[in-house]
Amino acid sequence: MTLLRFGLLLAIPVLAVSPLWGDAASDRAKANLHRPIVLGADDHRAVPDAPVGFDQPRAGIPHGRVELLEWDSRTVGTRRRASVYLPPNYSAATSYPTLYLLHGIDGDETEWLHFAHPDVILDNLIAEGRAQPMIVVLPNGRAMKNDARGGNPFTAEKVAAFAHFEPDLLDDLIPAVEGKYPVIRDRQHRALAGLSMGGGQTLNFGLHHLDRFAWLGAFSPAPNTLPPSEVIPDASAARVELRLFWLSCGSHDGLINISQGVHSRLKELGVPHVWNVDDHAHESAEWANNFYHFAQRVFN
Ligand code: FER
Repeated sequence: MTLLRFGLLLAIPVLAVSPLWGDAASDRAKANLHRPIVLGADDHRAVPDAPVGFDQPRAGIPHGRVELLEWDSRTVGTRRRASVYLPPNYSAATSYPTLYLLHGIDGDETEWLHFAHPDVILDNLIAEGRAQPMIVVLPNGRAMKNDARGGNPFTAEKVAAFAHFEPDLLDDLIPAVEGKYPVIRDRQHRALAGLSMGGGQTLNFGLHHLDRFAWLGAFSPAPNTLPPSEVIPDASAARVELRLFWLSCGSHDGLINISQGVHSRLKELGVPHVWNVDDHAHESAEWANNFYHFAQRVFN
């Protein structure tokens, strides 16, 4: 069962753009989500979909666990929440790389876990020797005092809170994680990825802070993505510093114009990246499949 974030038929609507939100921001979001899709010559798959069972829990392999982390956000002035995946056989005597994995417009620290099961996908890949044991931090990325999901997610205040997460992540959350868990504290062992609004955050924050992250994954990035002319501030640094730059979108996603714009700009500037256009929509199958491939390349 795939969960369409902006579901129409055939799937459980995770979030519909409600006619009750008769404001300009919701109207704009609806228009963006239903933009006509025009595919370009480069817009095809880089990888096949994941094999059957990739996101199903397996018996007889070691499993990781998920716990709650609270951090003091000086940026917001509140205590905020993240889920943290600790890999199978987690031990404080080992040092791990860390992936920060960011949610979409109506998500929170639980969204990835029920949308795409990154914990299960990683348990399975680690058991097969195909992914590195890693810590995954899944924060609430809406940096505002009332950061709870629900209601109209498109308000200007909530959208601005996704941008305001940049200093919260860099100055508050990462130090909290690195003070608590046995992680390797350098850019080579720190990755940033996200879906939709989280994909936009990944591009906006990651490309402006190559000193902090060597691995980026933007899945179906949303219109919060900086315009192509601004999203890559230093192409020569991006060319040499990034160990992995994964950019993906489904060919049935009305937001694909955003990632197409980023792909074209990257191509123009000669910044290496994976461009995966598969045949999904703005939905959980897209994010689970792309996470499956990203997880095998990150830190490897
Ligand atoms: C928009 C359409 C969609 C938008 C954001 C989204 C900020 C986000 C979608 C998601 O996170 O799934 O116009 O504007």
